Amino acid sequence: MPNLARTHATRPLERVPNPGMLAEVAAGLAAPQKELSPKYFYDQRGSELFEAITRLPEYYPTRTERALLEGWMPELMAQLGTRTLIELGAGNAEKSRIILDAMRATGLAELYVPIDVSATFLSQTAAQLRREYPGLTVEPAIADISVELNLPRRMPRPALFAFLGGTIGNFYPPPAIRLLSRVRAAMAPGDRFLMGVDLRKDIARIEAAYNDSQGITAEFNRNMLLVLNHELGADFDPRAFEHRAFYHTVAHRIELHLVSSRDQVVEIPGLGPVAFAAGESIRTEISTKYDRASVSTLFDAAGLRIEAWPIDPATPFGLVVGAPA
Ligand code: SAH
Ligand code: AVI
Repeated sequence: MPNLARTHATRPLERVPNPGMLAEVAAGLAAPQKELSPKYFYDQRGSELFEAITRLPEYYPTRTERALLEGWMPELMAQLGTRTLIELGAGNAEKSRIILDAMRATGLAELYVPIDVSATFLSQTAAQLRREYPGLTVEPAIADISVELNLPRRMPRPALFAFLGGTIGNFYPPPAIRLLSRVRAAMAPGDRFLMGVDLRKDIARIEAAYNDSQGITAEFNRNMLLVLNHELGADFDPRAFEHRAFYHTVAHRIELHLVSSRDQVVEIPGLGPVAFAAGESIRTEISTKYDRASVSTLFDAAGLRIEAWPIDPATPFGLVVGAPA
């Protein structure tokens, strides 16, 4: 696992440059429930920690989604004749290879556009894929998908827009609808949208997935404070914040918090001192769990319709194939 204690001042930025970050952080820390966007987890170390999470025994989404993709992609890609894969929040693109393999089997794979906020990690992913898929054009796009998709001007159609891992659940409903509407607006007739969604299930199982016994999720959570230190010159002491993850039964979501273990004041240049009382928390992530009706509501609002709904009922976790409504 990467080492927590390392210097930050001399490292180059590893994420998409974000001139609005200070204002966004200021607004989040001024709210009654302090809150920061989960996009701030992902510098190089955050991306590596997420990769470690996907291999944890408790973290069921990745392996369940992988099995669903293996079962469904060969037939779907043959049926759609997809020539371009655009992937939102691609990360290490491990599962994307299942889609790319199915596209390659049809002889039509031309372009892969992985989009991510984690710039260094994304360029490593792209370089690796170019080696693995000679003949495929890989055009990574660094973008904050809550703002824009930053797509190439020319994309061979039909295209498949993919948003895997259940990452849609990390967005509150209004931004989730805006994001899906942005995808819908970029779709041409014949294009499809493929989204992974974590489904409602036994609460103990969900809570275990976000409170792993090796403490990797806790390190991932605390990494956000290191990102703030590095990018804003803040002086958070990550050891003074505890990881907490619990299920919110009314909103159907797990919430990640960082809880201040003592009264403390953190200095953020340009923002000034921010006080934390002992026990006070910053909400760093929500991860919403869906059912078919709640996905339908999001899709309806974004101008999409559910075309297919393959799920693993045992876990449960689902893939949604969407088309323009
Ligand atoms: N799709 C991969 C990775 C999921 S982790 C999988 O299923 O395993 C979430 C990914 O989305 C990370 O790579 C993270 O850097 C990226 N991400 C999170 N918020 C983002 C945002 N606002 N804009 C762009 N990428 C984002
Ligand atoms: C990226 N996203 C779908 C993960 C999730 O499960 O919501 C992020 C994560 N947070 C803690 N563990 C994993």
